[in-house]
Amino acid sequence: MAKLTVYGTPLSTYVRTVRLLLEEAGVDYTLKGIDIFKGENKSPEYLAKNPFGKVPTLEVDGEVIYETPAITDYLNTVFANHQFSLSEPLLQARMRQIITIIDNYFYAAAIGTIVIQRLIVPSQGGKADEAQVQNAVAPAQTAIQAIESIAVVSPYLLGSQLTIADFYLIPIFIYLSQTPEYEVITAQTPKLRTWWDTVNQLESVKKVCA
Ligand SMILES: N[C@@H](CCC(=O)N[C@@H](CS)C(=O)NCC(=O)O)C(=O)O
Repeated sequence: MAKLTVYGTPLSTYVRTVRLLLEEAGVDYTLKGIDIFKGENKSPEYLAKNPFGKVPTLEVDGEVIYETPAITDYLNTVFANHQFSLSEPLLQARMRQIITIIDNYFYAAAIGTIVIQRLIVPSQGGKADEAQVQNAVAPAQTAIQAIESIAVVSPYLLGSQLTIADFYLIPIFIYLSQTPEYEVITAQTPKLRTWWDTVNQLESVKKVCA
């Protein structure tokens, strides 16, 4: 049996993406805490595994893999028998599109700005930068409306089975739904609001994102 170790901060959305896949696949793994808020991701030991100092990093029997798309593809192939991707080419393209929209457009606006300003900055005694938050609403709307237009939602993003795309979007919704901007950002995405009502009841989500 392979020995899997996920290095990362449990609060990180990308770490949660990987852990959701592992939980849904029923694969045993060890989570080794790397606290990005304490700079542990910049230690020489961690940088030796991941030169970019990002979390997560996966170690499989001593082999190191970083970058979430590479990790999730690998785990899906080797430990989940491809159950979190799709054989139909158009749906598989949609899955890749959703992941790439999240990585390139949604994450920065939703997490990098709105969630940081609304949840993290106040938790550390600071005050949200309202201008930054307001500037992030339109790009977040554009991204989420793009996902809405290609998502199937029956009941998961691309049909009846969870895919890697769900594992990417769930951790972002966990945080975004706790901000006042959630309502306006999702006002034009009724399918995704229905999706969210379903997926936030999953046991894996309760466990990983508690
Ligand atoms: N491209 C990376 C992004 C991972 C990422 O941005 N992780 C964030 C936490 S959610 C991080 O490590 N932040 C710490 C930092 O940038 O110093 C991936 O796909 O794994």
